[in-house]
Amino acid sequence: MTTIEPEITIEVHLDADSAAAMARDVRLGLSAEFKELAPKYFYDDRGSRLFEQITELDEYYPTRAERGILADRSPEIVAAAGDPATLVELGSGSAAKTRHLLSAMRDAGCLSTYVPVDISEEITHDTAQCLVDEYPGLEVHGLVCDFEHHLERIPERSGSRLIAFLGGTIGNLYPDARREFLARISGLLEPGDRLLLGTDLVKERRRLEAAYDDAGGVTAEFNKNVLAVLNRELGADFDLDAFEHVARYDAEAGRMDIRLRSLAEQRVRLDDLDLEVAFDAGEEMRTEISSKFTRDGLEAIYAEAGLGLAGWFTDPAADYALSLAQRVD
Ligand code: AVJ
Repeated sequence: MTTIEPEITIEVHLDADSAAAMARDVRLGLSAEFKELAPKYFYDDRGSRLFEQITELDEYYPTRAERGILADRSPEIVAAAGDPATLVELGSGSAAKTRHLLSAMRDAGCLSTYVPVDISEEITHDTAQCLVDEYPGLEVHGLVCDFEHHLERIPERSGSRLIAFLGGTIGNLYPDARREFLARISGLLEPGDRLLLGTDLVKERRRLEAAYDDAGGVTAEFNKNVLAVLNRELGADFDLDAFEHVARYDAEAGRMDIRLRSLAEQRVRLDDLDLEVAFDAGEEMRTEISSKFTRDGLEAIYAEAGLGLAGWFTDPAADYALSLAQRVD
């Protein structure tokens, strides 16, 4: 039977013109003296599959570490979050790790509503369907949108909320964008609400660089895939073999700096932008930053956004942290 379940509602707020936004973004990034592309363009179907493969690599510890923390400590996290009625998850995807939190909320007797926020309508639908089957009585209010821009669409509050932003994705934001993003989250939090944030932690260079430059070359393929995305979406003619993957830890900035290095002097055309771009031999173009945090650093970042640390949960090796934050007024 294919009826719409009464406990599921899904709202779609996608930008009418994401293609125009991408064109604008890429033109700007490739016209700058230091070329740069935004990491959100990695994730077409192939890129999303490659990222899934990355999460299973021996060298890439963050996903495993985060899953371990959620598997071991969700009851504690839920209690420290004040037994929230609603779990809002930014970038929910298939909600693989979320089930630990939902189960802990159910077991604590507080679970009422799950609000997945994701850019894929299909995945949000499928996830909602699976979850109402797995958690009898659960209401799912999905939002299909780019959460960097439509945070304020999150529905009205009924009971306290836990807003989860997992996976370490906040590491992709530069300090300015991060400050703005956290300030907007802070603005959504009411007394009793909490933010649950996943962050990778500072550690020795060797392990960080290995995590972003695996021996099997999956991350290199993932990185170069952004060029295939531009070829398809913008009529570009990047030769993927004419670039190599570069992943360096910038200890001063506290972040992985991920780039593509042009192996030769070359010109690339982007037909849809009517743009030609020149690369010098050895020139590097940034495709992603992935910031690494410390507890003190994160406390300072929270403070700037009017937030205070309300819980700190790491894996046994302290490679990765889930932190709880609340508004301090
Ligand atoms: C999805 C942004 C958390 O920064 O570790 C993994 C992306 N890039 N390997 C990260 C990524 C290369 C990942 N995030």
